[in-house]
Amino acid sequence: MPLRLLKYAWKKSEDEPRFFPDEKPLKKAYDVVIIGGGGHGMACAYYLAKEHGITNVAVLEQGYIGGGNTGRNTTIVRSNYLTSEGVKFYDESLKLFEDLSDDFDLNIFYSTRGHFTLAHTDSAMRTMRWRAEVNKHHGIDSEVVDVETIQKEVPYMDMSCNGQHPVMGALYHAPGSVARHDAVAWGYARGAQQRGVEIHQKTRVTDIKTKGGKVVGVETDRGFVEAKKVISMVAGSTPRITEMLEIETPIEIFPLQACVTEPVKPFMDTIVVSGSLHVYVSQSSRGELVMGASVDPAELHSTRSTLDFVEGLTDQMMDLFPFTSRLKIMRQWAGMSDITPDFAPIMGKTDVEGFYLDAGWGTWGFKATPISGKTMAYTVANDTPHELIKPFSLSRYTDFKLVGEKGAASVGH
Ligand code: PYC
Repeated sequence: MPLRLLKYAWKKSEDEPRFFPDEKPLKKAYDVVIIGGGGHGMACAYYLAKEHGITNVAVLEQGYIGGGNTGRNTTIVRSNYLTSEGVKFYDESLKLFEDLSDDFDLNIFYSTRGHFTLAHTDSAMRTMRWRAEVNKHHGIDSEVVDVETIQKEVPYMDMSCNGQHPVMGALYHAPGSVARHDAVAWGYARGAQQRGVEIHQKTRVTDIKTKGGKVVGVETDRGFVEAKKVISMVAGSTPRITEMLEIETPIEIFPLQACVTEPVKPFMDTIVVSGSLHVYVSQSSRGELVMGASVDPAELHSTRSTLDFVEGLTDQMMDLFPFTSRLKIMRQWAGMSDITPDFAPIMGKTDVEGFYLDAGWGTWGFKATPISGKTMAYTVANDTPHELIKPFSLSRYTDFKLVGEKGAASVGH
């Protein structure tokens, strides 16, 4: 046996540093309770502590860290939106993403790939031009490219789409990236904990208590905790939380499914999206194709996955990449998308004093993780909405100031 191994075997055992320390019992009172231990909740806790010195914070998560939409999306990060409000917001998010590995001292495998949104019709081409113009106006690297350019980047793609819906061009967004999604939640969670925030997994909020129109605490399945401020960051569970305060939102919940194939040799560096075919695909560093489609056709609060979805998606995928007919699907899953009528999020204060909302992410929650955490932390710390999220207030639905973001959807909804 090599001497080095023997030395190690004889050594006194050392405590292994754990990524997350053991959880403590719930305290009686917190300054801030965050409902939801996904990326957004953890990011908000992190920035509350790091940028505002607010550390008497508990994040309450009914399942486990990043077990909701954070761990169920297809990891795409981009800022090529249609509205100025969306572009500015997501561009700040993308900039934060670029530095997260350094900030966390944890590799989130942020990988800039370039992002094609294919157009198969004249009207899709028109929308791509529109998006390119808005993007460029805000200094975002987006341009409309022709079929030859796409084919050069993605040589295995059938540009005729089986002769049925030929690709006419695409919006190309060079900064489009992918990242390891659960590592983003873990990095924020560890950073928040190191600064004094408590994270309580398997702790379900069952009610929110108010007195004189003001939040005073939350009831949980582990008892009551007092809180001066409560933030809901629960995506697909938003209606369950807002009902507790009789807050009406226009959010509807639809399952959004995704899947991965067995790994194949690297053949495609870029992310490819086709709104008309309702598919998006990227190749992971392990070689798997990570794929998704539009949301399920009917409203449903469920994370069950279906054969229908895989059949529909693979059918469309074979039009784009004929060789995928030989690939096996290895895993599939679903998340719950919280969709608003104007496809923009709902963020900020509510009519209940001390209660804040971060919701309405549709299929776009992952890429907003850093900026939603940062702007919500600012909003809560100062009790005034951050400039970037002012357009996303809940009151826009009663003031008729919608933010029409549907044209930037990666796939049709
Ligand atoms: O907005 O890029 C996107 C996206 C990809 C998958 C779902 N949404």
